[in-house]
Amino acid sequence: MRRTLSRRSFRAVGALTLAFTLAGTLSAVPAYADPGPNLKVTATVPDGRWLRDDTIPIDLTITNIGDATATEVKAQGSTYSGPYYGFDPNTWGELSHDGPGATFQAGESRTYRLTGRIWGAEAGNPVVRLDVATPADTDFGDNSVDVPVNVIPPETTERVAGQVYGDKNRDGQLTPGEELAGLKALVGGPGIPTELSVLTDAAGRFSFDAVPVGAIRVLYFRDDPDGWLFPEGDVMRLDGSGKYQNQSVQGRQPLEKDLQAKIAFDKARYAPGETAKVTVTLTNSGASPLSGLYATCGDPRGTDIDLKIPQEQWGAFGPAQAGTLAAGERLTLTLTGQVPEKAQYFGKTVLDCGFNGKTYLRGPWASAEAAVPGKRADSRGLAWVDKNRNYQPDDGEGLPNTTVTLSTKDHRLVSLAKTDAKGFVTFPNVAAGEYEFRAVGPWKAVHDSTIQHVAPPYGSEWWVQLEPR
Ligand SMILES: [Ca+2]
Ligand SMILES: [Ca+2]
Ligand SMILES: [Ca+2]
Repeated sequence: MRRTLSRRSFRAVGALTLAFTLAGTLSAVPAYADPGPNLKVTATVPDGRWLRDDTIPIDLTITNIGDATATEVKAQGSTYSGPYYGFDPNTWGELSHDGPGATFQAGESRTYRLTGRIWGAEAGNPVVRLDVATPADTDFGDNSVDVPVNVIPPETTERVAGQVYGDKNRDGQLTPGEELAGLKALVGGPGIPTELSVLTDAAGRFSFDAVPVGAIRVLYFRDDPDGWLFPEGDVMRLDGSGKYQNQSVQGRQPLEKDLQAKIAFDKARYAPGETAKVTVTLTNSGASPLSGLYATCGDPRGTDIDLKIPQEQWGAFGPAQAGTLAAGERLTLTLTGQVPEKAQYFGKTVLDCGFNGKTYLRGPWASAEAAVPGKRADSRGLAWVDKNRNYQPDDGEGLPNTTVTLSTKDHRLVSLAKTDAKGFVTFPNVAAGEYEFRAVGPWKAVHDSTIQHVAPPYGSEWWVQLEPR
């Protein structure tokens, strides 16, 4: 044991000196004869057309070719030459120098996928040196490996081309006559300081002959007079392989252009818990049939006072997403739902629905509301003027001792009161609902003068910001 240790430390210390003086002796002693752990390391970059801005993996394989268990196995890596390659934090896992290290039984082999990126701007490819250590390795000569990290040269360019059409008849494909000519096509992305731009020809074709490679390249269109919607945010990964030379880009008209939606309650007011009936009218004013249509209803304000329509009442327009409307067709759906008890605290119930299609973009919204009278409560709030322009009410910004009014939306006066010294006001015993707030004098609301008066426990004080008229 002693002898083995001292021989090992010789090798670790001054290989050149030893090679000169002890060459004969060393060559006579084969490394595999040493008892003890012996880690051997190999590494490769997995096959791939790697780009300089990619996260590039390195597969590190560690094998214990010795005859004893290797403990406290740790690894590290650094850029040996070329642009700086930095390993991702936490990529080392159990091989980290901050931990206790890994254990390899004699004969055991494992591969670790390390990741990192090229951060340096220098030209060329990095060579990364990986070192693996265990305290009593019998041969350090195989514990280190150099891995070239080869990337597509950043000056590489490739052709990006295709054809654009506006899918007028909504059949999902290019129908003769749908080609979009004279459209501005652009390609941009990190490392392209000025977007490249071309115009489509009479056949709707566009071609960029030399787009620099990069992991994030985006194709988009501008200056379209007819309001076509094109796919947005589709990322092209250009790695020089020329995958994007034959693109078919579909423009779609927003569904809201062809589909009109209306919702109406059958009464102006309901009692809490009552079953309300609504009529939903859908009209296809376009020249092509619509299919795959569906409705999604909800309360965008999250107040939970919306009429709950059981899904099955929507039929094909429900979760099946199979509603159809022929060109010019008008369809009326009669639906019923229970008015939530909570609606009386807000003084109203609502139904807000969006209409969409599986293959369409931007469908219409429709909404309606009905009164649910019942609750009355004091309505208290603050009238304020943002004197220091920090978008929030501060001390001394209340509008004091001013007569203020509450009116219905059709301008009937409901209550009249005076603000206190700090700008607060209470309108007593007001029915829950929506009102207009006004301050008497040279004042007008900055944003909206509408007040949602909600009864306790759901209500809270409101603020109305005013400015000189
Ligand atoms: Ca070794
Ligand atoms: Ca078509
Ligand atoms: Ca302020």
